[in-house]
Amino acid sequence: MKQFKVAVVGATGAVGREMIKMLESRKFPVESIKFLASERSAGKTLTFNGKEYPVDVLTKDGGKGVDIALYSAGASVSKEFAPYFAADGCFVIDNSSAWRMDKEIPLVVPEVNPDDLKKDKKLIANPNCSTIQMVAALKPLHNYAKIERVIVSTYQAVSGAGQKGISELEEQSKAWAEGKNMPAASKFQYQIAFNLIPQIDVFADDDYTKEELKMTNETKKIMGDDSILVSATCVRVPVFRSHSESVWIETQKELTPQKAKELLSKAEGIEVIDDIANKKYPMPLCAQDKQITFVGRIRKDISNPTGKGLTFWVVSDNLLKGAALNAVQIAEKLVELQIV
Ligand code: NAP
Ligand code: 3JN
Repeated sequence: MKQFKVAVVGATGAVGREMIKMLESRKFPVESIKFLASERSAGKTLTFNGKEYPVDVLTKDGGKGVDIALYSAGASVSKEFAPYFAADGCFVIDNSSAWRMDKEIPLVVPEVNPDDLKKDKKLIANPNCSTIQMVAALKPLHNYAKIERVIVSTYQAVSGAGQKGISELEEQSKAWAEGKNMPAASKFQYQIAFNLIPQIDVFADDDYTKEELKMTNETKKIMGDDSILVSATCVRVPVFRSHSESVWIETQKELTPQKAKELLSKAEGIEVIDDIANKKYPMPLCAQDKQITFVGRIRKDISNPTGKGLTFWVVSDNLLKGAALNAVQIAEKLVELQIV
């Protein structure tokens, strides 16, 4: 089997570390690997398949001789460095928002739009975590009943805000448990422990946040349907891992909960957990470290007499399907389609 020269950019971060684990656990055919981060990480090492590797400082020629680079070092780093990697012939799978809405750049969830991957498209964007798990669940329903409108509220884990987000919830929870003064909020706008914050990213147009608008715009692009209307409310919750979403949809054709369960049960990467008699439904703690998007609480929208309204609950590990796993699955698809 062909093997590939791989680079992980932002390897020391919350997403980068999961990317390394995904390459290992999914046995991606790696011929050689290199880890890149900022000057702050110079001298650090990371382990891959039991062997230690140095973390090098990212430079513009870091893509030379590399087949695939998985980027998760933020949008400004991607903007500055990724085009050089692509110009050197490397496929860049970028986790940031830098290129997602660029018409020339594919935005891919492999179960939804693998055909957007092309040989001459060296830069590929990985969608926002909240969008990925939602479109994974929407696509099979859309294929059958054509979704016209989506209203979603998210419950997003602190790991979506990186290592600093994780540390802030840990430190505040520890201080509370030890009866100490609550450390001041720094990564988040307010105390996150024992609280909910209805703001993720900065406010943008029409009083929506950028995170909410990412869900609206990226969903249309990935599903290849500009007519789908999406309104999102994104909320940070004191959960370490896995984003949850309460999703409401309106479809063109009638879609019963039974039919939706049947469609979702057959869909790749989805598991339906919906057994209310036994109190079985997806929750963040159950989704952690799982390479699956879970869907439950599937029911008819009782406020819509037409039978064309459905509501359900979607949970997935934001660092896996929401980031590292989807990126590695894109790399796997490039191999499968003989693009790389
Ligand atoms: P993080 O834990 O803060 O890690 C950031 C990583 O980027 C670290 O490895 C850091 O290296 C590296 N980095 C920062 N500045 C750099 C520079 N100038 N040159 C090279 N490397 C640099 O953040 P994270 O949660 O892993 O997220 C990283 C990025 O991934 C985010 O900014 C976002 O764009 C993207 N992301 C996407 C999703 C998604 O929805 N798909 C979810 C989360 C994050 P040092 O350790 O050396 O500082
Ligand atoms: O907060 C979350 O749960 C997801 C965060 C994603 C994120 C964080 C910092 C920068 C992104 C993203 O993927 O959209 C970005 C960004 O690249 O803009």
